[in-house]
Amino acid sequence: MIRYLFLTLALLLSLSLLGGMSGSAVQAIPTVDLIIYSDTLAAGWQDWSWDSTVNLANGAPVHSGAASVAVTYNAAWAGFSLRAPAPLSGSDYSAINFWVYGGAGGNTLELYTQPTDGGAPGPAYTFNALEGDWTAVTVPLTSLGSPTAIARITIVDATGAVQPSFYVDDVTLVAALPPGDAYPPLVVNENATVDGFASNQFTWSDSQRQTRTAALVKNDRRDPTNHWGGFLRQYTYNLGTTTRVVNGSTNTHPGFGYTVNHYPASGSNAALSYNYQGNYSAVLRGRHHAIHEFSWRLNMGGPVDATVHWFFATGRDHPLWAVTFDSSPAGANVVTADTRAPYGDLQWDGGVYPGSEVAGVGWGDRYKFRSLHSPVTMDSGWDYSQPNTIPYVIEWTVNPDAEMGLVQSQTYLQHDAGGYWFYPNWGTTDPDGPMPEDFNWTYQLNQYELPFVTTSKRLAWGSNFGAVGQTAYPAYGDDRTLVGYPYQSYSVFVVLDRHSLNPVATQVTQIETVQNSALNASVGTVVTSGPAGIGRADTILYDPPGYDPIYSTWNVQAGADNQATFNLNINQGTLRNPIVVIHNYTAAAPPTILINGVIKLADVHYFASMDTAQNQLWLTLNDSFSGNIQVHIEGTTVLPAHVYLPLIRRN
Ligand SMILES: [Ca+2]
Ligand SMILES: [Ca+2]
Repeated sequence: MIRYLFLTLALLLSLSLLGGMSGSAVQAIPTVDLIIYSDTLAAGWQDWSWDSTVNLANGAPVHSGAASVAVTYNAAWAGFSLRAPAPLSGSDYSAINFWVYGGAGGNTLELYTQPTDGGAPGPAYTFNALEGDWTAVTVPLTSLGSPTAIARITIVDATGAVQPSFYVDDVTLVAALPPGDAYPPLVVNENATVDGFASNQFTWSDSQRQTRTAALVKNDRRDPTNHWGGFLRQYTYNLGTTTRVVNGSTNTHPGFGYTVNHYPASGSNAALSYNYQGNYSAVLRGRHHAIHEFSWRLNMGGPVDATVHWFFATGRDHPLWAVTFDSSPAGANVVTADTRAPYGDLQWDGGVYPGSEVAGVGWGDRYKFRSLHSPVTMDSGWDYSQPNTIPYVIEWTVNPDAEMGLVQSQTYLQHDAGGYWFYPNWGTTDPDGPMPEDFNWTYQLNQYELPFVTTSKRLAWGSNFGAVGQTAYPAYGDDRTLVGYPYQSYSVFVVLDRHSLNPVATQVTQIETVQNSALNASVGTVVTSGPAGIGRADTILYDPPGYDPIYSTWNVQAGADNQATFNLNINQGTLRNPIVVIHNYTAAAPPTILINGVIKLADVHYFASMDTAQNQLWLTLNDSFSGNIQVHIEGTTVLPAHVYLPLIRRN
């Protein structure tokens, strides 16, 4: 199967990186790849090997075409060396790609370049050739000391002993991309002071390679508003020529993302996490993915533990907020609480409190509710006529052009959301208003301020009472009974962007697309179940298989040799920058990645993070995908690069 795949890939390889750049986030390549060897050496290149028997027209095995290079080292420290007709400029290229087939027991090899025929070798890149299998090796020039000139490319014995014959095919120098095409790593300032708040500040590149930042206030100490932090204080994103800076609104509601639970069923009391001292921790700090945890012991008429994760990823516009309420400390049916978490108040129009008037509000449960008059007042008309599957809330201004919302990572059937008694109005409209009574909006938005001001930016999630603490509580619509004890877990995207870009509707469509996609693996296996929520030992079946709603990721278990081949079949729409988590990935370095047979470049076509503690590899695939895509993960056993100082015989 693997061999067949690679043969197929080989046919595509000569087109690789020329025709594969269809994604709107990726610019065209200005220079072309240089194929050094496919079945013969490219014009002017010479074999300058030493202590080796080299057959440049070896008939079997071949990776592509009719021939490969067979290399037999006849002495320790022997070298297979290819000499360019004239030194090449290192800045024209980004990586060296080739395929290698190991002999009995495999081969341990090192690759380096030299700037002149007899020049000092750059740092060596160590790799293993697997016995009896073609594997792809991509060596970024940054791993070779970013050579300014390349006169020779050499693969040497790294063991000090004679090795079995090995084979090399399809040696290519990959053209450099424009400097602006590489996405910088995600950065976390673990001890930032932002707008006066002690914070962990996350800086990442979104799907447009624009910088976004989020400052999460530490929750183990008093903050400047005399609360205990644990919320998003400041969020920034790019508007083209300027940056929108969004800050918390007031000292009473100083940010977004704290938990609010009303209790008991009368709703007369409320527990707010910013009134509780808690703890925070770094769950994941990868090159391109980060998860930050807040935790509290709350009191809702009984003790309830709340755990919140914020998930940030390069290539993903919107952070994801995940929660588990664990009411087992209180015991079953002691607590009767709703959840309005995440909750908060940001000046998401980029203004200074009280800011601009809110032009519209809306939400999705089984239908889409939308106000019809700007600014929104309690007298506004509304439309609740369009069916919906992915729960969300939305609020926007037109001047300035701004929007904030939340979008669940699942359908309402997979996890219910919203509450109270307005559902008899599903499918109806009331063009001349008024809006529903304030207590009866499906989610809390700005309705409790609307009798007084039209500028409130309040926004929250929602559920019926009993969602936290009760072994049985009613779904919104009162036609299903749900379980709110011992756990209540769900995840929502926190969406901030320009209203004209329809970011909430776009995120809703993305989750609809997820629901219409299917994951299959031919090497490795699809992960079909996982934790039912953060911090939970019980599991759920993933729906669709492989899709984890906690972080909105696709999950695959690697097969032998840290390899995986899987297909993501997107049956409807376009999936933007999906994130895949490879489990049981034990290689010491990120893999080579091929999408539809084309070798992809790290930090450009995908963004990888190693989680060595969990043996997980997190990957954002940086493109817009539709139809059936095939992804191949070729784990390497690369050792850390070091400076190699061999004795070299110069021809
Ligand atoms: Ca060949
Ligand atoms: Ca009316």
